[in-house]
Amino acid sequence: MHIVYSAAHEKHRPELEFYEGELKHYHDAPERTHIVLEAVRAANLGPVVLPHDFGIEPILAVHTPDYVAYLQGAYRNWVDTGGIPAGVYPDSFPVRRMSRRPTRPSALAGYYSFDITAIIVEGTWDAAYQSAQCAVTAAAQVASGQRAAFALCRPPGHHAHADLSGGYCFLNNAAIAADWLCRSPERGAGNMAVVNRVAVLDIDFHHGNGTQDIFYERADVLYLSIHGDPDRQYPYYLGGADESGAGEGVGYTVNYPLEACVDDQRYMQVLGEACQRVRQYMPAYLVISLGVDTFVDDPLGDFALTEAVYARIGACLAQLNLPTVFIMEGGYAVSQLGKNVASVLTGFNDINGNQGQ
Ligand code: SP5
Ligand code: ZN
Repeated sequence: MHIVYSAAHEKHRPELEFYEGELKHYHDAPERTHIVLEAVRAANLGPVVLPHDFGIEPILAVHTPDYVAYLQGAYRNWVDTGGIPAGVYPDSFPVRRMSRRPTRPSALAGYYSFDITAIIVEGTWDAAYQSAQCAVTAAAQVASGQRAAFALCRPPGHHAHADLSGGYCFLNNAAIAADWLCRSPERGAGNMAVVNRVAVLDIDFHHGNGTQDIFYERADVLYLSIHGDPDRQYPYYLGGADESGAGEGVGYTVNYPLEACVDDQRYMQVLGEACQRVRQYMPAYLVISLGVDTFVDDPLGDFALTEAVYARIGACLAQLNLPTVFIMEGGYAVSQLGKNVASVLTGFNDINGNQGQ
């Protein structure tokens, strides 16, 4: 499978985040992506290719024009109105019964964020734009008949709503890829039954609140997520089992909020249930939000998955037998990050007997 990667992510390098009451080094560091790149290269999964430029259209199909314009100009406007060069840091949020959109550029940071970790620096827009292009390029690979592709996205995307940043995310790469596949005229091999349905299966440790929200009222995208229960884990305010879609989308959101210390066996059981739901849906394409912050040693998660489970996860996904786009999301146990991501992809490839293609 092709690995789609752009070095533009290196331009997004916030230094500090406010974490559990202290200033810490930003968890979504560029080194994460370099580690994954090295590991997938070493695993000989396939060629590393640059993204094509599909332009702003696939992004605007998911995100609002005012939000996209804000992201493009946010850093310059922040600095021009006296903000510190280290980055755009929101200080206030329009929560319950507060809804004014201020004109002061620095105040827009809170208007377009739901937390304080999506820090915008000078290169953030370029990085986020290329990250989204990686996702669409990988989607185009499977739309033109490839079995699978891996978008090595950074910044990640699944926490970003149509008009909100958060959780290190700005543009929702998985949603952009899924929406693009819904509308793509080119179709994957063989599935004549339901050509424009897409399933997004989110296996990052955190609930993909942004992806859920973007597709909440749509029946053409099935969103499923296996994650730490939001009662105790970020993003806290979305991701319950009782959220199942609205309007035309009723029944097309499926959440599996899980207890702490989930082990390999428990995880595979729940993944099997989620895969059954994907099969019933009969999508033309599968998009995987691939986070490995489910690993036992991950500093942001509280699951207890071992390194052995990741190849099994990949094999389980391959058995769905769908054209599959993998989109990189989280994973912060840097010493195991590369190995775990590569294991998912090799586990997937081994089922298909197409190692190295
Ligand atoms: C893409 C992605 O994985 N984003 C994750 C953002 C999580 N940020 C909030 C972290 C909350 C801190 N609490 C962790 C408790 C572990 N001791
Ligand atoms: Zn995560």
